[in-house]
Amino acid sequence: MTETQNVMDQYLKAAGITELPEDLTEPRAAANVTHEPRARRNSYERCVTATRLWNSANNDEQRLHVIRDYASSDSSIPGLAELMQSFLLPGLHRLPPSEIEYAIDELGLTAPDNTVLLKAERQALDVDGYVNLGVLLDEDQLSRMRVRYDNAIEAESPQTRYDGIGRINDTVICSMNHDGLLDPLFMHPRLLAAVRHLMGIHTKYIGSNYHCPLPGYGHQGIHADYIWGVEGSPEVVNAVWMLDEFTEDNGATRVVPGSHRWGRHPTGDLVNGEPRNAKDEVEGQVLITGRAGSCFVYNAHLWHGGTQNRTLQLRRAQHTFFSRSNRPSSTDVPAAIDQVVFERLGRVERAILDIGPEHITRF
Ligand SMILES: O=C(O)CCC(=O)C(=O)O
Repeated sequence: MTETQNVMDQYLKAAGITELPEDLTEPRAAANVTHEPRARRNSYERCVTATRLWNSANNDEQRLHVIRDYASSDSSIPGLAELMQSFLLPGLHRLPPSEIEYAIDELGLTAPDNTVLLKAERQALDVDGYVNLGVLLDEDQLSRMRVRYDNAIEAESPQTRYDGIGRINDTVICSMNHDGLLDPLFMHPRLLAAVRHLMGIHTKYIGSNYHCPLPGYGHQGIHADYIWGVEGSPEVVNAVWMLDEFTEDNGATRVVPGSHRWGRHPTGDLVNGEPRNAKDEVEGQVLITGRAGSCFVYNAHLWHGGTQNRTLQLRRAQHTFFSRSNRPSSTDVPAAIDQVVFERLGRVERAILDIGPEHITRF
């Protein structure tokens, strides 16, 4: 058995499939698509209601009032008000704000017009909702990262599998980043400059995952990385690191330029009077292609999704997710962080992760 076959076999096991499909073009296992009409209508109504409630207020205090009023109405959707309130709880940041202010200053990002991002890049983020920051990883980093992910894929893949996707959660804070190889994926100053541009200084890391569609897989429903539509400046920002080149054929991410400005979530959108079928194409969508080592950053309310990998190679990518400091995390960082990783991190890195020794009782 060749080394390449061996690696592919490990990905097959990790992605919960036994063999690669013969027809690579047929989209299968679009993980985040609801097919049942009643369920799709319910998700639509829930999403539209949440979007309306969130955007009907200008600040969190007003939002809490609006949501409490909604919760006391007879027609409220079960669980929705509680979910929305959980985004508005006090004390969701762990460190005092002065820590992230210190880190942003150390990184040279305090001034909104800092020179780490070009003016044109800031404009692309504002207008299109995304920017490709270009190649930020060199060949040596890339090849070492690919080996690191390939070696970890079987042992580290989560219990809940997405068919046909090699996945590892919490990559940058787990033991596979014991030596800092993956640190640039959450600490690169150009990435953090984009995060700072979109959300200001008071931001934090909220999750990271490796995402590798296998040949014949990868088509996702169009989605946004938030539960409802948000008007105005974003609550969340995401980055996709291309560990392999993204091409027209290998499952490059599709995005709908400008959709972050619609204040609408794809789940809460109608097409010909019916809730949108997320797996369909969206008018105006484009593919983000780019060289290996590139990082594309997007306002995570932008409509986007993975596409079908129609080649016989892996499409390896790493996502790194950020939010405002006062919002909940996707990952429980204190519970997930590896001791060796935590101990080697300095003040700036810990501020980005919003974590200090007082938050960890495990070691
Ligand atoms: O990796 C990609 O192309 C996009 C994946 C994505 O949007 C997701 O997993 O939510």
